Amino acid sequence: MFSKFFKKPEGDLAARTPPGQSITERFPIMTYGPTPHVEAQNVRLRVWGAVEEELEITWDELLAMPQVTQTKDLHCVTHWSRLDVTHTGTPVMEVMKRVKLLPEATHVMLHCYGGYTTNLALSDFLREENIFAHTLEGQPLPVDHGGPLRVVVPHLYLWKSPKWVSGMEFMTADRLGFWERNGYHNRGDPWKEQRYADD
Ligand SMILES: Nc1nc2c(c(=O)[nH]1)N[C@H]1C(S)=C(S)[C@@H](COP(=O)(O)O)O[C@H]1N2
Ligand SMILES: [Mo]
Repeated sequence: MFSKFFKKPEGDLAARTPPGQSITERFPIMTYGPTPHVEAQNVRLRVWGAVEEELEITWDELLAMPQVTQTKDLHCVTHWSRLDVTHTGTPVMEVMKRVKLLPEATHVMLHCYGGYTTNLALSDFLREENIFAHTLEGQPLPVDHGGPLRVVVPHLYLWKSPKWVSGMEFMTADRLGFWERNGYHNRGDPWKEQRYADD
């Protein structure tokens, strides 16, 4: 598992690296199926399900909201972590100012161009540090890393950070997303090593 690219964490880095992870200085690309290509201007964020009214938020509307730039450590379930990744984007909490949730909403299914999905409890989704990212290290988010728009949920394994995001479906009960249906853990906390459904 350790090689030129994957280092065993030591010292301060070890404290930032969850159990079973090694640090990579590369940024591997992990995509299931073909990569969808969507022009930024055509990106829409649809909002439906357990909401008072359905919405379609445009690219320009997303960019007109308050923006943040933040540096986080990312942890992939395939045992690599990449430290200090800087994304810029619109905080989920800013987008949610537009959304009127029904009181019975408990979970969200994030949908993507191309059909990928991932589910989150609202307690994991409605957090300050979760963002709709459009910029990586000061450059437009590369398509392989989810450009034009991906969600970054830094406290969970990276499959919970959907690339090419296209919608938020609010739900009144939990339902499994793509990897969650295929044997991965429903929550995916890297510090608890929640990799597989029965962990
Ligand atoms: N739409 C979509 N989002 C996705 C995936 C995918 O296949 N499709 N893969 C997930 C997985 S398993 C990982 S590890 C990360 C990888 O992100 P990266 O390619 O930017 O490293 O994206 C996640 N988001
Ligand atoms: Mo992954």
